[in-house]
Amino acid sequence: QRDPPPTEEGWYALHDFRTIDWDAWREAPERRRQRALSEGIEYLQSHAALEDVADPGEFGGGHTAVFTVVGHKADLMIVHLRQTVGQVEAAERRFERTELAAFTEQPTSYLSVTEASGYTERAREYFEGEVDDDSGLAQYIQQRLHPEIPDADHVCFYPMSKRRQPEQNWYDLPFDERAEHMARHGDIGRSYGGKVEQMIASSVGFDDYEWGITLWADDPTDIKDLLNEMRFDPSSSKFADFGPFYFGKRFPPEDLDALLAG
Ligand code: 76R
Repeated sequence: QRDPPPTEEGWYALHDFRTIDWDAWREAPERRRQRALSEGIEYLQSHAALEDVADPGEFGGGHTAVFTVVGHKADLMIVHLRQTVGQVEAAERRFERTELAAFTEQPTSYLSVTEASGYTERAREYFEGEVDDDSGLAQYIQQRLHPEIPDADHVCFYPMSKRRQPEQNWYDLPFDERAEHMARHGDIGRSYGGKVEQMIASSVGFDDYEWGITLWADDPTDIKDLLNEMRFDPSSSKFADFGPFYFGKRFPPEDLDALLAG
């Protein structure tokens, strides 16, 4: 009755947040700044090109994408998706060895693993190996586990958990009730198809909340509208607790020059 849903996992995700020490940057000699810029751009480009992944595997080994973050919480968000925790950690450590890192702090970070859960019977059949790998369902699940990072202009990231209170305890609900909630939740999500893309990654055991949610959209108000609609749906209104939100823009590494100029 209270069984956990079966799940399947894909890539490990590190959301690596960086703030720039603008005072140190302005005071640094031109030569050091040039080195920081070239090493920073080279790092971001080579990781985006996955030059650090020796064996890309069946799904291409992962992605790295860079975003700016608006407001005081951070300046950059570097998202590494990789096949192993070790690869994600290596990518994070390699950044520390660039001259650019000397001008940054890491105000926060978030570790998770992409997850598909078996709340629908079809998904459970797929997990059991009873669905053809060429089927639409198989491709949908694999795309959720090994997502492309879309080219959309805007990104939104936040961690969340499901509530565990006496009257509102997600983990005490019978499986069928949770499955019903998730079906309605999915209906809302799918009504934003073509406008908002999402990556759902579990952080149970890895970080402070239970999931990390990353959303992409060209139009920021599509993200707002989707989240607002979900807030009125019981799966969120009754059962969701949210951490801090980070909002930003897609950032081509070669623009680092322009970002740090001035
Ligand atoms: O029928 C289905 O295919 C449902 C698929 C589905 C699942 C299982 C789905 C669809 N989600 C699932 C699971 Mn989701 N999701 C969130 C958030 O801010 C909030 O209120 C919640 C944050 C958003 C914005 C979002 C978007 N989802 C989950 C889970 C795990 C639950 C578990 O396993 O117990 C969480 C925490 C979660 C949270 N979801 C979708 C979306 C969107 C846009 C969709 C449609 C996706 C698509 O069709 O590709």
